[in-house]
Amino acid sequence: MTITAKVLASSGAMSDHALRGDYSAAAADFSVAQDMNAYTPEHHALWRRLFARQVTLAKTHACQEFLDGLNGLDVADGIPDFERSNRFLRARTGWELLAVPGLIPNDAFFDHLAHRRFPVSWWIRDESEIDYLVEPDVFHDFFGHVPLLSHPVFADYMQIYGQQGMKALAAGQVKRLSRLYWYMVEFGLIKNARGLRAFGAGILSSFGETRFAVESPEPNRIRFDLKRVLRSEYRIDNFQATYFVIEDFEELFEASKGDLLPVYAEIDDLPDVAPTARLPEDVSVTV
Ligand code: HBI
Ligand code: FE
Repeated sequence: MTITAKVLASSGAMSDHALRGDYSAAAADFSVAQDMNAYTPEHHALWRRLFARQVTLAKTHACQEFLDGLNGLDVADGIPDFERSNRFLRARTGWELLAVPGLIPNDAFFDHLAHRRFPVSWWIRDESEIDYLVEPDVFHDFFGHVPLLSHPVFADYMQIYGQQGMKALAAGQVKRLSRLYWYMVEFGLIKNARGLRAFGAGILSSFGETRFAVESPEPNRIRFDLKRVLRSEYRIDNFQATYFVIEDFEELFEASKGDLLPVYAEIDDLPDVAPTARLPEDVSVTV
């Protein structure tokens, strides 16, 4: 298999087009140097536009932990230099960012997370892709994912996810575990004294989905339950039909830290749940 085919197959991407990143210069762990000189003034201007639009929404729709991290990173002015961000992250939680050409194979992805390294696509989308893109770019990866890596409990959760990923690979359970990443890391909601807020990167890096996820009466919002999430199929082509809601990051960490093999075994006899489906045992969360 070519490298792009390997990445596409292992990441479960359904399209057969080539990945857009250049993987030829990548190291064995898929990292590349972030060449700050490769960014044009237009690239930085596009970042500022995306950032300004999204930060305004985040103030009213993102959880406080995300906003604190985003503030500390101080990246409103242009595509961030990962080395500078790493000084901030290392001091907070010991995480660091690694530039990558785009999606990378599951084994490399899990290994990085398990060692507190977050892979970030270094390139930015085209002007024509402001509202939708197929592969994660630096705006999605950085704006969406990096702020919460500065939160101690979420930081521990992401490392645990990487460790669970390596075990899931060995056990043939990546498909199930990926649903936990999807519904929490990408599309998670949190409800606490401040109200219902988003913390998922797929939500917070999307102008349309931020309002939809937090405000629309349309989607299901269901109390987080690990087994329910591991059984739930998801959509990659539209806003989510269902969001899962946690109370705090401790809840997520506690639910995810143990041996998941017995959990996979337990749900093996149960059917998968369609993206739009509701189960009698689901606990609804109100806006
Ligand atoms: N690679 N760069 C990158 N970013 C991701 O979010 C990512 C990946 N490879 C695999 C992957 N995600 C998922 O399929 C896993 O969470 C299962
Ligand atoms: Fe993402």
